[in-house]
Formats: sequence, structure tokens, C-alpha cells
Amino acid sequence: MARCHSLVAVSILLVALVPATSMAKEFIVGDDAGWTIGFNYQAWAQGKEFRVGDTLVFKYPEGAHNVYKVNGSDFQACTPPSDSIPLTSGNDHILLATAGRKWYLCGVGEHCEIGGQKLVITVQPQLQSEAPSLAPSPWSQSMNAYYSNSVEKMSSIPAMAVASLAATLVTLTF
Ligand SMILES: [Cu+2]
Repeated sequence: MARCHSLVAVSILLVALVPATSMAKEFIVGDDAGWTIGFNYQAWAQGKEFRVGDTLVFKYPEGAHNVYKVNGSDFQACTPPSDSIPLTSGNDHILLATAGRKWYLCGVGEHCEIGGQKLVITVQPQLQSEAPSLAPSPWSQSMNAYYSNSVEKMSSIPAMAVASLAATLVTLTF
């Protein structure tokens, strides 16, 4: 019976803690200025830490601008590729799914060339495990290993926290 209870408790812990500790952020490009001309997006991006799982939101009056995701050379030249379709909703969410350099520009008129409406960012990989605050017992280390494998890339800090908590709890209830 104890085993049953502790398994239920561990499951509840997992469900309760993992989503709450997810660290994904949402960046409103340009903050209050939004996506527009005459704004320094390089200055805006400077010092910000973009990570896989975060979201960029381009906000602008629908029809006034658009958003193309481009490569580095198109970015330099301010030319959106003719075969790609821009985002045009005025509230465009882009999930940063992979690490690396990402380039965006507005394809309306000369907003990119003259208006400087272009953004380049570097997306970092998701945060990997940092040292857990509790000294791990051999058992909780194996729990950590288990959880990082099974929960896979779900941010490993919460996974480790959950594993430590779960380990403590199981030890107590057994
Ligand atoms: Cu524009």
C-alpha cells in the first residue's frame, strides 16, 4: 500500500511541478514600440537571452508591416525570398524551435533598407542541468538519470528538483 501511495504522490508531484517550472519566455519585439520602422532592433536584442522554447511576438497594425524569416544574406540585402510567405496578422508568434542565428525583416516597401526594420538574434540551447541544491544521494542520482532520460529535453532543472523531491518522498513513505 505504501508503494501505491508513494507512486501516486510522485505522479502528482510530476504533474504539479514540471509545467509550473517551465522557463519559456515570450519576447514582444521592440517592446512598446512593437514591429515598426525607425527602431533599433539590434539595441533591443542586445543583452537579451533567447533560448529554444521562447517565443518572439511581432506586433504591428495589420497591413502596415509583415514578418519574413530570412537567411543571413537576404538579411544583409533586405530582400525576402520570393518563394516564402510572410506573417501578416499583426500579432505574429514565432516559436524559437532551434538554436542558432535567426534573421527577420519586414518586406513592405523599403522598411528594411531605409527604416531599419530588421532583427537578428542568436538563440541559445535550452538550459541544461545546473548543480542541484541538495546533495544528491546515489538513489536520487539514479532518479535524476531516469528522469532526464524519460522526460528527455524538458528543462532539466525542474526534472532534477522533482527527482530530488520524489526521492525524498519515496524514502519517507517506504
Ligand atoms: Cu514594415
